[in-house]
Amino acid sequence: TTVIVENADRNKVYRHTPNLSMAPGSTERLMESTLEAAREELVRGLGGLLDREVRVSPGPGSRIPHGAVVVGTRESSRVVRRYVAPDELEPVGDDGYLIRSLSNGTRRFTVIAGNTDVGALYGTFAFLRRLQTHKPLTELDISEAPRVANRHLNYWDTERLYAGNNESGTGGLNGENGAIFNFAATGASAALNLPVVLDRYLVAARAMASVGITGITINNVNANNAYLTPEYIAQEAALADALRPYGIKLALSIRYAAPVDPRFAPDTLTEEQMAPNDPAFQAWWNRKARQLQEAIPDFIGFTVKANSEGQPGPQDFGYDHGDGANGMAVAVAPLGMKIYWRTFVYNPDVDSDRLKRAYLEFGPIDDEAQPDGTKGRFLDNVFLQTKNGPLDFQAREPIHPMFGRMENTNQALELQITQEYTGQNRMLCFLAPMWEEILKTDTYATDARGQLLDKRLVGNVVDGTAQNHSDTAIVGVANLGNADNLTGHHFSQANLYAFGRQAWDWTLDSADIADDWVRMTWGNDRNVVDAVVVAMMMGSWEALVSYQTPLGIGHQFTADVHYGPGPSESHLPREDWNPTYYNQADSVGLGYDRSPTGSNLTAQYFPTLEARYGDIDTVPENLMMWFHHVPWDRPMSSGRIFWDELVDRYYSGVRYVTGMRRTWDSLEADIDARRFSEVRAKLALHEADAADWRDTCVSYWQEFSGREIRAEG
Ligand code: GCW
Repeated sequence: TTVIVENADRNKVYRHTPNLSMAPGSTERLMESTLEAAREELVRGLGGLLDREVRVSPGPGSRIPHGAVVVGTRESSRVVRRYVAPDELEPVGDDGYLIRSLSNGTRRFTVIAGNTDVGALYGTFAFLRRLQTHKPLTELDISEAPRVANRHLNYWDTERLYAGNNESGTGGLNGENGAIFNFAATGASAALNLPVVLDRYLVAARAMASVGITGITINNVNANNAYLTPEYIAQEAALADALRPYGIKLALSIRYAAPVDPRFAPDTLTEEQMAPNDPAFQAWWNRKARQLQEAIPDFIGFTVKANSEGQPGPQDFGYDHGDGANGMAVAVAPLGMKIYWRTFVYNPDVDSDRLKRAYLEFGPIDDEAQPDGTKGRFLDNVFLQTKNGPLDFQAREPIHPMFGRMENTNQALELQITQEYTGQNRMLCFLAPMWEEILKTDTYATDARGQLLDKRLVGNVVDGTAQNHSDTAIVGVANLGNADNLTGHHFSQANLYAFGRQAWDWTLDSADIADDWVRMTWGNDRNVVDAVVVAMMMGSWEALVSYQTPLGIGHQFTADVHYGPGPSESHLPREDWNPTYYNQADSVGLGYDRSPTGSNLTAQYFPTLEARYGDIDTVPENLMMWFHHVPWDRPMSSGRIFWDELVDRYYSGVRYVTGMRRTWDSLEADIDARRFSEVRAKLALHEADAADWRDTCVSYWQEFSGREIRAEG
């Protein structure tokens, strides 16, 4: 096998940080260009998978060797120019690729081509994936393009890390105990701060690039202004330089009130200048964005959590979310940057039902008639970044009513890869089936005349095909950390992997994604693949839903940690943080009435869903308690009464975990000893903690139902 990447050096990346270097003892290497990264992946990948030496050739010379793999663009490569026509490449866009099996006489070879170097890199990873998952490698004629343009991670570096730090639900300080990137820390680890690059940054970059991630917001949305200081910006530039060859760009979370922070003196604003339409406000953000762009030429823009959970926002200064987002958007638009404005707001003054609050604030701004006759006040370089459901990343939620409702605004879907509420790094929970369920949910969105849209699944809303949005984004809250395997639990890697694949193509089947991941992670042995995919991963999410929050009961977690059960907790300072607010347990039944007889959240959905969810006889049972206070004796589709069904779910969920543990035990001979025992240890904790959820919840509900527990253990 010969790998040919022509003229890789002509495509050198722009490197800004002069003293960028790898940490002592590193095994990774900084890349000079995207095509060099592609070549490196092929050499490693082909060499490792085929177990034979791979030759690298700068160009084909007079003849392309038999078995060669040629990578490039029409610009970089004579071979690509010769074998791939412009009109064949055009449809795959900036990030897509073609993979072709070609021949010249008796010599056969493969060409991987993109319009851009990054497209060629993505094609390279796709080719390696085929090899690694034992898919055919001959007679290829593949043409792939992503459905969503901006495929981002958000990394909450200081927020109670849920992954990657080896311990569940703790940590949160920089560097030492969990975060993946080392910034400006003092103390022992300071010598390993950026611009020193640690192996794990590049391992993460390669992992992200292998599934097509295009950007990462590197800090917590509860943002620290330090990230906007020159000292940090220099370090961020170093990180950006290291990640750039992999097609990954940087963004920052910012604090809306940063301009009044004295640390930026003398460049600070007064409270009066904080009106978002004040030229001083816009000039301040423009200056900050310019500083960032000087250091990081391809800087994406800002992620903003405003007027949410104590974060400052435009409402503190008498303005709404539209004014605030637009004030920042105007400031950064000349630099080609974007604002990702989060919609995770739940101001209790807006409505007594937390789940209704976001749409009540954002909907009218999207609807507002504009002086030029158009509708919708948000500017074009604003994305409203909205969680999949109206509460907060619970294991199963109904879709957020805003999907389909914000037709005049660019909308980004925010999913949580890190398992904050889905077992953190202790429980094995494969999230792709949940994301598939969300992305393939029918919104029943209608047009202005009340006609159903042709394309109206959540995925169509997100990829722009439902309502003709030209800019599209999907964001995953990342589960990266400083553990050797980046995610803490070996199986949590599957979630990062699946997120990338589904962000690229939301129509994929999650079982196929699991199959690919298992082959690449644990091996191609049919026995292993079937056991891990079918008996473990594919049912793991539904099992977790069953033993934590079955039949649509919301948030039942103990305060802060968000790991164990706390159904009786009612002591938190905000009513809507308490499990009792969500379960509404009483002698009649369980669940929160959001139907027309209750809070009427259902009215925020399009008519078909409004009717379906609003009626206890038609609501899907797995969402029932999100919308109804369900009587203990209500007959369910199984023939059991609600109480018995509820209890049964808790028990069956735990039984599935026991089954996963046994399945894993049966694979001991097929899996390397270290990873086998690490996963085994996690599964033992998982089983015990799942049983704790079952027992705590069932016995608490029994205090209200007064009925017998009829279930097998
Ligand atoms: O899921 C909740 C988390 C908070 C988080 C918040 C948000 C970063 O418990 O830790 O804050 O959502 O999404 O802003």
